[in-house]
Amino acid sequence: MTVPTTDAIVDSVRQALAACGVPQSRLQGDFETRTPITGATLFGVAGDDAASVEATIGRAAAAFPTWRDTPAPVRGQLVKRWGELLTEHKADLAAIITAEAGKITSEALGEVQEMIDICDLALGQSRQLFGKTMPSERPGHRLMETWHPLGVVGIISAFNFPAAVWSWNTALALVCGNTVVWKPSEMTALTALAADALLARAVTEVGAPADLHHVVVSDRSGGEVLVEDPRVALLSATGSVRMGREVAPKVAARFGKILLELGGNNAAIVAPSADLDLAVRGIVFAAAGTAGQRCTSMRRVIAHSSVIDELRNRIVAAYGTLAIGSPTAEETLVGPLINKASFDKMQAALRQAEAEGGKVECGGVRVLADEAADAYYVEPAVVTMPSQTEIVKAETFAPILYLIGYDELDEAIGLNNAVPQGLSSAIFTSDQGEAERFLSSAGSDTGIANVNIGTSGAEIGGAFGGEKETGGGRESGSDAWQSYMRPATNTVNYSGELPLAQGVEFV
Ligand code: UN1
Repeated sequence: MTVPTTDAIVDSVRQALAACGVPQSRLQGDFETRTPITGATLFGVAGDDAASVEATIGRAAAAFPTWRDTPAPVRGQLVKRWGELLTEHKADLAAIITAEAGKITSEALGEVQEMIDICDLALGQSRQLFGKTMPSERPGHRLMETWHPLGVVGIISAFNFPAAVWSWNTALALVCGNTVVWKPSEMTALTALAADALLARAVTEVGAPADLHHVVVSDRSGGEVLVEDPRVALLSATGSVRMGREVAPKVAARFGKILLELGGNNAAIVAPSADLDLAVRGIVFAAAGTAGQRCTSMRRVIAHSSVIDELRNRIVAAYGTLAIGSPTAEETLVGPLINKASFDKMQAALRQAEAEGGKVECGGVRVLADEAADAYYVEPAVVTMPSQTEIVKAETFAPILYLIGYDELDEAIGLNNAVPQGLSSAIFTSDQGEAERFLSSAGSDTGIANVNIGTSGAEIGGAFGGEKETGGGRESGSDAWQSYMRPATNTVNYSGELPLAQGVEFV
């Protein structure tokens, strides 16, 4: 397989950026962008510093009252137009995602589709910011709640979903009446500029306040400003547990709201009655797809002792057929790791797994090093482990799948839950009782729990997020919009009397 030249990637990215409407003035500067396809620098863009991030927050804060006072269904027209522009420029944005995050074309298009989907959801949501009305205990009184916008929402996002995760937050934050400042991963600044330019076009076309959305391009110092600034009412941060541990106490110290979407260490249980054809397909997509760089990627398979050998053989055979290489090539299923640090962590994890008694069944080796010396393509690995050792409990953001055996379902559920992370999980079974136990309160402890489907690739209609070290936040569908608003409880007295609650007597 051949890897395209960096010049070819630069050309296609420049074209796609222009098509999305990124102003030429942003495409020169000291902030370097890079592609994991060849590992080379693409070009510099204009970056932000702490002072410019602060000024940007100020502009977003100044735009808030106008947007807050715009009726929610009118705000919905903005995400409607944004969704149309995303549909029109789906291929352009996907090309930039492929170049910068290394995703294969199908997955990059899928990421943009997720953005279009959340715009649809947010448009409907703009007419459904429901508050409850409840019976008052007092005659002639009405008791109800209303939901209000928060102010400026700060978004910190990761390289692996460089646009979709931002759009989940932004589409909802905007229809809920907030303004937004976005600090994307420094590895995916171009995707962010393109995505922001499309939103900016929608803003202009519908006549919304120009300052209601901003992207800041910077290293972590830009994120630190968002974390510390009291004008940022809600900080929504996606990334590592380490990042979450740093950010959460700082936002809490200023009583800001926080929404965290941190690491995952997602498992599938494969029961004796599982349809193994389906299980293997589900496992291979979730574990090797996106080169194992989704927070929902499958990292553990907990297989019943009666099926583990056959399952292992079938997964290893399927891994042997996966085309690894440039994500721009049509046949490729596994693109590059994001960078060398990621490759080094994968190697260290494999060596630790071996030291803990594991056997590497396949993969783990670097490929295409001659064609692309600065890029890191790797064969996805399958490792049989004697038990759930320390390395299995850690999230390594790379395609390593650990295989562990079990005999009783309770033991399997125990293993599923015995890791610090709590994002996603799955069971493959044809036994309805087993499936229901897995989904019950006594079953999986993750925020997403599936039956006969892998751990990744969630639809936007459900709430997305997880428990424990994953951070507890919920984004995207269901009631996640409530995180972007503040509820107020209102008691209205139309009785002409003044009865006190709880029967209290006073004057
Ligand atoms: C992430 O990896 O941060 O469920 C998000 C999925 C995608 C989103 C992943 N819809 O795999």
